[in-house]
Amino acid sequence: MPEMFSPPLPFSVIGSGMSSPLKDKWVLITGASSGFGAAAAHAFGAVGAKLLLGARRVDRLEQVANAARQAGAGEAHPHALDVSRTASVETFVAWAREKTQNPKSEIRNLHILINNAGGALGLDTVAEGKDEDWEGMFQSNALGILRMTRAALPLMPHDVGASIINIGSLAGRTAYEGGSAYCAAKAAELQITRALRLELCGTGIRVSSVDPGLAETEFSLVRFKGDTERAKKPYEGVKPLTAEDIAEILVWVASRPAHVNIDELLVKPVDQAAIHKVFRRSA
Ligand code: NDP
Ligand code: 8X3
Repeated sequence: MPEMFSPPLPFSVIGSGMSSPLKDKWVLITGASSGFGAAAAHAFGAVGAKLLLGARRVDRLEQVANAARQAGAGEAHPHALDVSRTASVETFVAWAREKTQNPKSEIRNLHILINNAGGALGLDTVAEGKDEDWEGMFQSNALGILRMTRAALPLMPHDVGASIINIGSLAGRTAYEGGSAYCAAKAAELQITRALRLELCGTGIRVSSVDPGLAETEFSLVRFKGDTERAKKPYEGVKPLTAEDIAEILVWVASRPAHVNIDELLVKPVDQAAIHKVFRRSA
């Protein structure tokens, strides 16, 4: 008698919290105080995961943790984190170790690491660029991933479907004017992800890059340093991606069967056919 074919669960079932492989698994999310990270906290909470949330704005993190608990998170804990500082990363990961590990056991319990913290600073040409913006972008988007991953890897179990998911960008694949340092930092993210996947081959730890195009979060407000009028411009007449779109993808990537690695996932709004080809409806 042939073995019965059992179709995979559709995402709606996985996302219901009833039978998610992520239930009671520890998920560490950097940059969880807004945008993709905050939405991811909610989405992983909704499938019953346990959350460790880091960012610099702890007041915002506390609100995100409360909302995630209400959504169904088994636990949700906020802690200050600046991924651009090695000491901060090490303090954060020591705290994460205490939360996830029984002191009497060496069992590694951190199943998912989402390196999401980052963003753009300014839209200056190279000729006009500022050192502090360039340094800030490389610190958070590229070096932050290296630091967090180095520190968190000893907490991650082998051969049970643990995942490291890095947030890249369409900008890491295609350059645009004024984006030199941001595009370069996100291109670094992609190469860090690829090198890490080679290094971890044989451990069973999956390594993915999720690379969104235009998405409406606080990204643009941060890029334009609080200038709300300028921050609105990229989204005018367009239907951009939302933070929830990305959060749903992150849960999907993390909940594939343990032998499946989603290497690179590029996602754009339908209105953005390419970095420079954006359809805008007139008002
Ligand atoms: P938001 O500005 O809404 O979120 C950025 C998050 O990163 C915040 O929680 C912020 O928290 C955190 N963060 C920034 N710097 C640091 C740091 N040094 N240490 C710790 N946390 C930090 O933007 P998004 O949600 O859009 O951005 C999330 C990621 O997605 C970024 O890596 C961004 O580059 C990327 N991305 C965004 C796209 C978009 O169009 N929105 C498209 C493609 C990729 P806090 O300030 O409290 O520290
Ligand atoms: C953000 C996407 O195109 O604004 O990473 O740089 S873009």
